[in-house]
Amino acid sequence: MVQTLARTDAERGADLAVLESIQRRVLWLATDIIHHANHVRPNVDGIKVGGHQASSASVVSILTALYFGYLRAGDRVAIKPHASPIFHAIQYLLGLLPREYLTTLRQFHGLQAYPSRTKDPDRVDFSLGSVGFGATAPAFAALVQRYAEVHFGVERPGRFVAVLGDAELDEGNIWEAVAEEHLTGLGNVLWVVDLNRQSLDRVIPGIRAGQLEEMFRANHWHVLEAKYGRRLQAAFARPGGQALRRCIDDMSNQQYQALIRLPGAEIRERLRGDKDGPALMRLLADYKDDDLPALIGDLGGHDLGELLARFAEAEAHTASPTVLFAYTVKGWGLPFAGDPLNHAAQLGEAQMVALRAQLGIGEDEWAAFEPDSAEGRLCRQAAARLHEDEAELPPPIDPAAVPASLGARVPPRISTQEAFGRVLADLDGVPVIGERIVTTSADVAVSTNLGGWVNKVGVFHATPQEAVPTPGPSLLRWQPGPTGRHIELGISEMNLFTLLGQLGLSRELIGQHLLPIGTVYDPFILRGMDALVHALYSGAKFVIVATPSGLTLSPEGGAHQSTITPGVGVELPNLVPYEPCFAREVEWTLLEGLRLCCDRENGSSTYLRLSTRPVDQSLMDPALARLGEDELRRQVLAGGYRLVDWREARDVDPSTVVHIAAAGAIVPEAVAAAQRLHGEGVAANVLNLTSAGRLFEGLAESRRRGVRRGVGGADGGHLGELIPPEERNAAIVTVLDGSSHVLSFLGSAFGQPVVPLGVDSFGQSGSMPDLYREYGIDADHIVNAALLALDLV
Ligand SMILES: Cc1ncc(C[n+]2csc(CCOP(=O)(O)OP(=O)(O)O)c2C)c(N)n1
Ligand SMILES: [Mg+2]
Repeated sequence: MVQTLARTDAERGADLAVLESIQRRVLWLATDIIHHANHVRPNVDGIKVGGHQASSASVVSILTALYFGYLRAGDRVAIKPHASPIFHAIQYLLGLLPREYLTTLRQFHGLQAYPSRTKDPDRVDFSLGSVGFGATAPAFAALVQRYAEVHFGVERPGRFVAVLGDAELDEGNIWEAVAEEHLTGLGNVLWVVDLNRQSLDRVIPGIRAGQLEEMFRANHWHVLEAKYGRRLQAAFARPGGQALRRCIDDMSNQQYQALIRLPGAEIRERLRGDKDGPALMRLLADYKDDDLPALIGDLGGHDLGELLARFAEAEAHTASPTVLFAYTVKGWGLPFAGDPLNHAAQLGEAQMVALRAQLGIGEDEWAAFEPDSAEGRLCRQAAARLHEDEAELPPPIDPAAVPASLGARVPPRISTQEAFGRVLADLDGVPVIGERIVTTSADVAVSTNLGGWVNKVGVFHATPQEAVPTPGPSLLRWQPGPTGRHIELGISEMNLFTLLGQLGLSRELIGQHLLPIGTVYDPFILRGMDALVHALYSGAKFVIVATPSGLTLSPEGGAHQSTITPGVGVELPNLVPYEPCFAREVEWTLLEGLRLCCDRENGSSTYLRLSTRPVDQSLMDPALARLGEDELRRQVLAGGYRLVDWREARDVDPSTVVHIAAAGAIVPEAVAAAQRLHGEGVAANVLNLTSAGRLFEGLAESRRRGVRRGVGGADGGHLGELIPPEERNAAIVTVLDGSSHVLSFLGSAFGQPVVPLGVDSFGQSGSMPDLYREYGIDADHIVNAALLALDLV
């Protein structure tokens, strides 16, 4: 039976004293963890190690109250990134982190600088570092839990708590999330703002706190404050107390933070000069000088009882998320408390000795509590509450449950975007896989061809929504409710990728494995880029379908024509990019993407870059006949295949081989160019590059193997299969509806000259032929590039 904190007043008083004692140890351990890394551990390279003692101290009370007095199994928590030492100190006291890690902050294979799900030794719920995501990730995880609850049931539904720095609220992603309607009904979300009114370089004006609260209220959030501790509250209740309250409230942050750093006698002198000086002096006459700094500095964010009371209030409010503004002091309890320049400050050796004495730390600087001490018992209770009843992680969906192909009928002409819509609709019926698929988009479901899927599975909303009658027949069934399986967000690509990131960790965070597919216009991937990076860094696994892309969506104009996204796909870790041209390739790569979502060990996320250009599907037939379906599919997934082989052309000169390597919607131009070159006797091949990322990865990996072993590395991975030794003297023309830089590495594999064609300036409106001609990626340019290439060898 798991115990919670005591309930009677007497018991509560005793518990609070124990909590205070635990908090002192947490503060010591966190400060010492940073001290050891910077001043005790030998520094091998002369580079500053770092760590944030002041920022950590700022949240010591909030995290102590949370972990030892509030959290239970199933809850998920995000910690202000630069306060990770507090988190690890707490995990240690809870018995969840071995002692030897306390001396390894920021060391190779030690405690990471900022919380990491994948690299820290203790259980971190949310990887963090880029400020702002600590707030939004748990809020979207709560939405994922809501979805999983209604569709599959959740064994131990949890609460989602974020402890964030006040300056994190400057980040726009926070406000995009706060304004998202899907989050406003989630009563199990609690954000605790560490309101120390300091950021890295700045002291924040006091007025901001009120503004921020209004912004939350305007978005239907429940707003709470822990402004003053109970010592100050008691003083406010005495004669002259209201004058003290007014005096503190009216003070600027700078004045207040300077005041609480003064000795008691000076504080009294300063307050004597206030306009209510006589009343204040009468009130303060009852307090000794030594007690004044603690009294005036008694903020709610450092009062454990006050914090627990506010958490309980948040818990009782179930209609919407709660934000608690907890007033704190940056560097609380340390010599540089409230100092405007304390962000990177660290205690010196003498200050550490003094702190150690002040916090009552004995012989062993890393000691935890004795098991039979009151603190030891409370630690055990808290650990049991947090972990004893934690549900087991379910096994992932077996990757083998994802079929290799669906064998769907393909119309003679179809774009990859349309093919995606059809494959997705077919996937719903696939056993095991179908029901786990959940889609999401930021207001572009229909224009990215999710219409057929949405008609089948419906739109998700946590509560049934009133039907809005539409005049005339509607082609789309858009009636949001709990059974729907498409989550349509407002237009925020940042929210889209934050949600995908949490959907892509649903098994680990919520205990239900989901297969998330998001759609986005390709150019606007960049709009959600930091959230995409955060999702991949966290180890989330999902599929992002980006369509339309490139110049190919012609009349839409330059702001909608993506250029650098193929490079993003190639360079981002944990992401496999595919740019298919034909419907069969869409089917195979999408299925592969789902398989990679199931493979929790070696899988990854997948990025499909699609287009609205209808493509003649018969162009693929010769390759299908030459390779057979299984081999063709293998090569498509490996990164590319030979679509046109010069040996199948008539009357060409074998001494004039040239490779045209093209990707995606532009491939038909390459085929047309090759046919014209064949007519002129040139032995042109067309390599259809379905994944520049896979090809580059294969090449780099083969070379790295060679570097490690000192021999080998010449095979070049799948690229070596695409360009066999007898054709490695031929030049290469690369063609992409995107930055030409992306494919230009091809020549580096075997030392072949490259003529790179692509889009290296911003686009504009026009017809597709106009734009292909203007930007030099049409068949004419490819033919000329091939003729030039022949001259280069
Ligand atoms: C996106 C991003 N920008 C900048 C930083 C660098 N940075 C780390 S902490 C910090 C200040 C944060 O202030 P606050 O959240 O109030 O925390 P406190 O300093 O009070 O602990 C900044 C700018 C970062 N980590 N992430
Ligand atoms: Mg701050």
